Amino acid sequence: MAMNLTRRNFLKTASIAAASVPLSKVAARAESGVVKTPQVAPGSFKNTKTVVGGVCEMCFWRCQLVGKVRDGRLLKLEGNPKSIDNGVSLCARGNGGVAMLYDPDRLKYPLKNVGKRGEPKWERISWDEALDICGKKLKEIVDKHGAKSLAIFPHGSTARYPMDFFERTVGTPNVSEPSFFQCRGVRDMAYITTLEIAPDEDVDMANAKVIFLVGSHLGENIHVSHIKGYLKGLERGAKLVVLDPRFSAAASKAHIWVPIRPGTDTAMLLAIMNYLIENEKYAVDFVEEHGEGFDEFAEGIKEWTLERAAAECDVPVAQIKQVADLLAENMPNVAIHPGRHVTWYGNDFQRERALACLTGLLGAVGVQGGLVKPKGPKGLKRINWPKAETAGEGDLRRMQDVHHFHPPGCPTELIREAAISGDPYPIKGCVIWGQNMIQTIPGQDRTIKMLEQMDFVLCTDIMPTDITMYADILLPDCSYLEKYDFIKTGTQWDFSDEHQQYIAPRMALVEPGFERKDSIWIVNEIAKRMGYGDKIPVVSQEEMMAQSLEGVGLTLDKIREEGGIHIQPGEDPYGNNEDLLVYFFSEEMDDYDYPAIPTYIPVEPPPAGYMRLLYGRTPLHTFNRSINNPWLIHEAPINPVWVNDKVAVRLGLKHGDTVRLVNQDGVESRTTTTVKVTPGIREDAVYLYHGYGTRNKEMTFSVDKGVDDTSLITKIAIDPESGAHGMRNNFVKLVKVG
Ligand SMILES: Nc1nc2c(c(=O)[nH]1)N[C@H]1C(S)=C(S)[C@@H](COP(=O)(O)OP(=O)(O)OC[C@H]3O[C@@H](n4cnc5c(=O)[nH]c(N)nc54)[C@H](O)[C@@H]3O)O[C@H]1N2
Ligand SMILES: Nc1nc2c(c(=O)[nH]1)N[C@H]1C(S)=C(S)[C@@H](COP(=O)(O)OP(=O)(O)OC[C@H]3O[C@@H](n4cnc5c(=O)[nH]c(N)nc54)[C@H](O)[C@@H]3O)O[C@H]1N2
Ligand code: SF4
Ligand SMILES: [Mo]
Repeated sequence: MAMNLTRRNFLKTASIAAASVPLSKVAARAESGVVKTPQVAPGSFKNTKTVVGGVCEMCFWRCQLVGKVRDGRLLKLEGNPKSIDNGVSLCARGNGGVAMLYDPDRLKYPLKNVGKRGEPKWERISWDEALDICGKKLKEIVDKHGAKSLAIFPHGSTARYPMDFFERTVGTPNVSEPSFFQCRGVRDMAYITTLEIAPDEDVDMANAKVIFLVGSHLGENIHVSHIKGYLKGLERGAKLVVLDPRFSAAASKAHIWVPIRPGTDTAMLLAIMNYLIENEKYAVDFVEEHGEGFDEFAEGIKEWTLERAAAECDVPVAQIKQVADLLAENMPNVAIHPGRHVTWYGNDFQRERALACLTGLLGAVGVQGGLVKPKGPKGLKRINWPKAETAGEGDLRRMQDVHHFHPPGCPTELIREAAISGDPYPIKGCVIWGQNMIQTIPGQDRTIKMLEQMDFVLCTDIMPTDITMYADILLPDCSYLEKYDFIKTGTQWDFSDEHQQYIAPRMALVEPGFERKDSIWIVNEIAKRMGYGDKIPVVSQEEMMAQSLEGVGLTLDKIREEGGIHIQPGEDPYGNNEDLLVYFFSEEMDDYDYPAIPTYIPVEPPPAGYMRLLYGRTPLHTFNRSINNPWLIHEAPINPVWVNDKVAVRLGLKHGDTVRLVNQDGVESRTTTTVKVTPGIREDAVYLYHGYGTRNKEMTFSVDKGVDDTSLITKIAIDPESGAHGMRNNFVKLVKVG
């Protein structure tokens, strides 16, 4: 009963997710068994104190929170009513933060692996002993082979300070963040190359007449204020166009759903642009004023007739024309979404360039409904480790530049290859801070090989996950609810008339549990032991916050008094287009011998008997990081594999059957899942939610539940311009079990 009550409240408050994603959630629940989770019901919220200043990091959108706290224990999270971003709304995962905080499986003490990497046996040790080992081992490696023999795999706000220490002060060039090389780096670089703008997700959907989504499955992919803008746009009558081989939550709301053949989006984008140019249905004046190399571009994409694209994309000619006309009729107020997780096939820079060119062609920059660059608060001080003169030296630094348009850091594949081969030099020390490399980076065998050849692996996490099994020393970090490590800034969510900006420093809502420590303290202690004590920029997380805020004349206390968020007047996000240039033809790309106008590079079709493996977000989890969360796993316990209904008949599969997946290289999924039979996916593809199939037995609620998509991604494509990993070039068969 208590459990039910809690669940009902939990779902009720998870309003955004509940409103936009009934389909997938109902499906997940229908297929689930009952998962036993600990009782988390607080009884009531009487006599609780509201603590302000929380900043969520169940995902990287960082919504602003308040906590209901009684006797030092957090009972409930809510959106901060002062927030001009998420407001009082949180998604299901954000609400679930309470259950993350008290997950009994969480890391509590420093641990030493006295077993093997991958099959750990943990011994609890003191912080002193753990830090001494880390300092000594890392120093030995640097002394022997140089700073370049360290590889750093960070992610999230917890990892910024450690990343800066190892990259700037110790000086290794081998730093790879998944947000760049397995996520959005390609997008950022392609847009910078085309429009000189890093787009983030700053597309003004709230005020758009058309919203155009290429694979972005908003509603399953949830970032609260982003979804608010999207829903507001739809409410105000925006037409929605969705390109997706799957009937996603967004497709279910679309005016035009294009179930495009996977991997062919660039062909459709080129045909749309060619049609618009040939029929003079583009923003002629805007292009004349801002376009660079437009004639070459127009000439170069001429071959992309509607008919040719229709055949390539498996989409009717009339539908491509319908989409193109809709965009033309509503330009410039069209929201061409730049996407976020865009590392798909290893030809992704070209697709992102095509999206940026389409945005330019329609003049949809700096206008209502278009791509805008809202101006956030200025003046916060960035606390940084001092940069050593030798920082970044090493051949791998030069090799990174083989991918001339790589985002910040080093392409993961270069580090992995160098570590495994020892060429151009050995990489023997590994620091992993908030990144689950096993599930995040395709090619698990190679990741494991890389880790096995290391002399030392340090991992800092909040949970035991698949990556922590490979640590020699495993350190327990504070979670985002227990520390001060980040200042979230932004603007009014809907770019409304009242332009505002905000500054929201993350403040701990509760004291750290057990022996957990924050990353500033941990890194400083390691730095001292490696001989960099005199380089430490701040002694504590509180001092870091104070120094940052000094730049804008604020203090934590003052912001606390203001309700946890400082709000100030902002600037009009529209206009300011005078200096804008749109590089339809990129001379910079031409100089490096990349296709200088957006170019379609076909992908390999599925071999006979196989279907392409696609994957994406579930509204109820963030990758693997939330999978063990007692509340969330209860709602979404496994990731059923979506199979087209006609295919299911041919294969003799029924809804609910248990299957194993086998890929083109004969790699079998370690675990099984159930089949979701649906007309809502193309016949040539299957689909899984990412983040399941945990192998670490210490994650007691989630171990072996569902299938790990990454384990089946053994064929890897590298995007030549950016060096990022393409992951959708793998094919699977389904094998019925039992
Ligand atoms: N197959 C496949 N691979 C993918 C994707 C996919 O869809 N499919 N998506 C890609 C994308 S878009 C992204 S952004 C990446 C995400 O890649 P990751 O960021 O690696 O994914 P997470 O599962 O969030 O793992 C983060 C790790 O950080 C830990 N962690 C959480 N909070 C803290 C903290 O406060 N401190 C510390 N020290 N650790 C913490 C978690 O427990 C977890 O072990 O994955 C990419 N890889
Ligand atoms: N609930 C939740 N929300 C999240 C996250 C989370 O973990 N959980 N993670 C956040 C992060 S870091 C990111 S990067 C974003 C990622 O969110 P998105 O950028 O939306 O990326 P994916 O989840 O990879 O997108 C998967 C969609 O692409 C479709 N697709 C597959 N192949 C193709 C193709 O060839 N063409 C087209 N047009 N579509 C294709 C799939 O069917 C699926 O609907 O989500 C963010 N939001
Ligand atoms: S979108 Fe959800 S999980 Fe992400 S920060 Fe906001 S509340 Fe947290
Ligand atoms: Mo991402």
